[in-house]
Amino acid sequence: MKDAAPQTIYLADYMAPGWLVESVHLTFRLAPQATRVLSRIAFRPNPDSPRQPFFLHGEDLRLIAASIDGTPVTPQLTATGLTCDVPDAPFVWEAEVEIAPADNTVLEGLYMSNGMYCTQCEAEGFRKITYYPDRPDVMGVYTVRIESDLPVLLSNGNPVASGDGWAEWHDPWPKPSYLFALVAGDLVAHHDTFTTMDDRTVDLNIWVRAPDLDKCGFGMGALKRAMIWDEQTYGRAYDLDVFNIVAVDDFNMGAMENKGLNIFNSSAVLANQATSTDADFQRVEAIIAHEYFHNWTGNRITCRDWFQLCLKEGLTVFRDQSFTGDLHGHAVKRIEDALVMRNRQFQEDAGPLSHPVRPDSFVEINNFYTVTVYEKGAELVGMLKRLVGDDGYRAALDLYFDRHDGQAATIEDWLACFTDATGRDLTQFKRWYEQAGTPRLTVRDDFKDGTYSLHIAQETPPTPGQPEKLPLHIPVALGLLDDTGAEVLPTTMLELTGASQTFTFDNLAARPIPSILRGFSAPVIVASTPPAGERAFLLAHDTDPFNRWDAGRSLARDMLLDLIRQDGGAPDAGYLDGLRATLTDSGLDPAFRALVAQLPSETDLAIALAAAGETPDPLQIHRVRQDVRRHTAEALSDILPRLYADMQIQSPFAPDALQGGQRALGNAILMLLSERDGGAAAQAQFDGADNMTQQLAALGALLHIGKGEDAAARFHDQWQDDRLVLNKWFGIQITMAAPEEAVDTAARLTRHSDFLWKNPNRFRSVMGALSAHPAGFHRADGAGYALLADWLIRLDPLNPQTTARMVAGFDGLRRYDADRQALIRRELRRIADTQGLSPDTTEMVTRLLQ
Ligand code: 0A1
Ligand code: ZN
Repeated sequence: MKDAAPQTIYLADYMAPGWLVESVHLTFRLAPQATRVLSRIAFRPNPDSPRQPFFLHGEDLRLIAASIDGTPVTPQLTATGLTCDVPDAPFVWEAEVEIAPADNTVLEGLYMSNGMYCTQCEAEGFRKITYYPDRPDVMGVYTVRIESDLPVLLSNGNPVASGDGWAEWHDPWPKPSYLFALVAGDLVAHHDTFTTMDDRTVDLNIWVRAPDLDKCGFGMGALKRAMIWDEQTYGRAYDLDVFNIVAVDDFNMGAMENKGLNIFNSSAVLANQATSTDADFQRVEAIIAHEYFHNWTGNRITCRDWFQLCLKEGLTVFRDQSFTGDLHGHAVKRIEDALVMRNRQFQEDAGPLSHPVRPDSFVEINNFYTVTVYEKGAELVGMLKRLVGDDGYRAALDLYFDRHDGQAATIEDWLACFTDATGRDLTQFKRWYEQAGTPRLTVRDDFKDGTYSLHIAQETPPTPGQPEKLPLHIPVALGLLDDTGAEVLPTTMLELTGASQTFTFDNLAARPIPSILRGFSAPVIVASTPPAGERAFLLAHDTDPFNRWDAGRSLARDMLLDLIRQDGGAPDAGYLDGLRATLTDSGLDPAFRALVAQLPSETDLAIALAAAGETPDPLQIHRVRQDVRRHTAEALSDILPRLYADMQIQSPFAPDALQGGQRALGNAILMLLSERDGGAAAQAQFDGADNMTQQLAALGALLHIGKGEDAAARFHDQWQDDRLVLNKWFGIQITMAAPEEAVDTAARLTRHSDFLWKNPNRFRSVMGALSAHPAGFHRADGAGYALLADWLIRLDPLNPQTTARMVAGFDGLRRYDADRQALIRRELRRIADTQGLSPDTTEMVTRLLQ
C-alpha cells in the first residue's frame, strides 16, 4: 500500500544509493489475476556512499518468498517497500511476488489493455512489478524471461532465445528501472530494417493489433528519418540489434522511451491518410523521433534523480524540434513552438502551478511532466546553443556524451560540459533552471548623432515560493532595418545580464527600425510594444520570419483587445489590409500565411487582459473574436473563393509540409467562407474529402455555423469502429460548439454509448475539449466546472495520473471575475474533500487552491 500521508521530497535531501545493482534476472509467469514475478538481483555496496539500511521499493505486491545468497529471509514490509538485514558485501537477492495486471487501472506498472500485457514504469512504476531500488541512479543489466501463451513476447534489448510459450531477452546496456518494459499480446508487426553508419543492420518493428497494420507505414518512415538524423546531426547511432515500437490503446501519456522497446499511445504512432490529419502526422513523426532520440539523451545518459527530469526532457524536446525544423522548415516550426510557450507555458508560469524547469520539491513526480519542464526546458537548451554558437554546442554535446555515457547525470554536469567545452561562464545562466516565472522585458530606444541606443530592462514577477527574482542571462537576438526593409544590422545576439542594460550601435545614417527577440530567442515577454506603424512595417518587411509573423500577431491582438474593451465592432482597415497582403502573397509559404490568418486564441486574449489588470469576460472575448471573423470574411470576400480554390490539391495525398501548408491555409479560408455561404463550400469539402484533414476541417466549419448535425451523424457512422477517429468526433463537437452549448454537448456526449471513459484518450477527447473551450467551460453558472469536477472525481480512483493532469484545466482561475473564481474554488474544494482522493490529484488541487 502507498503511504497514507504523502511526503514532500526535496532536491536538497538527495543521497547516493547505498547499494548498487550489477545484474537483474526477471522471470514473468503471466496471468491476468495472478502474475508471478521472480527476480534475482546481484547487489553490491556503493563504495561512494556511507553504509545505509537496505531498502527496496515495492507497492501493491504480494511477497511469496525472498532469499539472500540462497538462504530464505523474512524481510520487514513497510508502507512503501521492504527492509532486510543484508551482508556488508556483494550478495544475490531473490524474490517471488504476485501481482494482478488485469486489475491495474492506474496504467502504471504491469497492466492490461485490450487483452495485451504492457508496462509503464516511468517515473516510479517498476516498484509495482517487483521489489527494487526504484530510482534512476541505480542502473543494472537486465535479462528477462517471459512465460505466456500469447504469441508475441517482448522486452528490452536483444532477443536471446524463445520457444513454445516463452521468450528471453537480454539488454546489454545498464539502465534504470524506469526504462524496463515488457509486452505480451496477439500482435502483428510492420517490419523494416535500418543500416547504421557503422554498418550494423537493425531490425525495426511496429507492433499493433492486426486491423491497425495499415496505419504503420508513416511511423516506420518517421523512425528511419529520426535514426539518420541523429547520426548526421549528433553523431549518435543506434546500439541494439532490434528496435521495437508497440501501440497501446490505454496509455496516460504520448509514449515512452523504454530501452529498445518503446511503448506508444496508439494515437501517437498510428496514422494514415483516411484517419489522420496533417497535425496528427506531424505529431506522430515528432513523438517517434522524440522517443528514439531518448536512446541517447535519457537512456545512455539518464537522470540522477527526478528533479533532473529536464536534463533528458528539455534536451530531447529540443532535439525533436530541431529535427522537425530541419525536415519541414524552421520558420513555421519556430512559430508553432513559440505559440506553445505563449499559450501554455506562460499561462502555467503566471498561475499557482508555476515551478522552475528544475523543481526543488515535489509530492508526486508524475505531476511534473509539464510544459515548463519539457518545452521551457527545451528553450533553455536553445538559449545555450545561441550563446555558445553551433560549433560550441556540438563540442559541448560531444563532451556530454563522452563524459557521461552510462551515467545518471545532473544539470550541474550538463552545464559543466558547456563551460568546459567553450570556456563560457554559465553561473548566471543556471538561474534559468532554478527560477520560475516568465521574465518581462521593457525596451526603450533613442537615436542621436548616428548612434542608436537600445535600453532593455528585465524583471521576473514573483511565483509561488519565490518572491524575489534575480536577473537572468538572456540572449536577445536583434536586427536593425532601414526604411526600405534592408538590414543595416543582421541578426546579432545581445546578451542581457543586468537588471537593465544599454546597447549602442554607431555610424548609422538614419534611425533604424529594430527587430527585437528574433526567432523568439528567449522565452520572455516583450512588454513594450512598438507603435502600430512600426509593427505594420515589420509585418511587411522583416527579414526574420518569426518577427514578421509576430508583428502581425501583435497588431491583431491589440486590435482585438481594443474591440473587447469597446465591446465589439469591425477590425480596422490597417489590420485587414495587412491580412489581405499576406494571404495573397504567393511568395510566402502557405503554412506561414495560415499562421498569420489565425487570430490570437481566446486564452491568449484573456491572459493579455489579465496582465493589463483587467478582468476578462470569456463570453465577450468569444463574441468579439467571432465578430472579427465575420467582418474579415466580408471585407475579404473578393479574394476568398479564389484563394480557397488555389489551395485545393490535385496531386495524390502526401502528409508533407507543402501539402499540409496548403490544406492549413485552405481550411483557414474555409472557416471564413462558411461565415457567408451557409456552409456550402464546407459541405462540398466534407462530401468529397479523401483524407481526414479535409473531412474534419469541413465538419468543424459546419459545426461552427450550427449546420453540422447531419455531417456529424454521417461521420460517426463512417468511423464508429475506429477508436482514434471517434476521439476526434467527440472532441470537435465540443470545440466547435457555441459557448452556451458546449457544456450541454459535453454532458450529452458523456451519455453516448461510445464514451468509454476509462480509456484516457476518450476521456480527454471530451473533458480536455471542454476545458480548452474557454467561453463554454467558463459558463457563468458554473455548469462547466461542475461537469469537469464530477468526472474527475469519478476517474480519480481508477486513474489518478490522468485525473491529476486534467485538474490543470482549472489553472487560470485567478484571471476571472470573483463569481467565477468562487465557483471554481467550490469545485476544487469538492474534489479535495473527496474521500480517498489520490495523492496525485490532492497535490494538484492543493496547489491550485493556494
Ligand atoms: N518519458 C516520456 C513521457 C512519459 C512520462 C511518464 C509516463 O508515465 C507516467 C509516460 C510517459 C516522454 O518524454 O516521452
Ligand atoms: Zn521525453
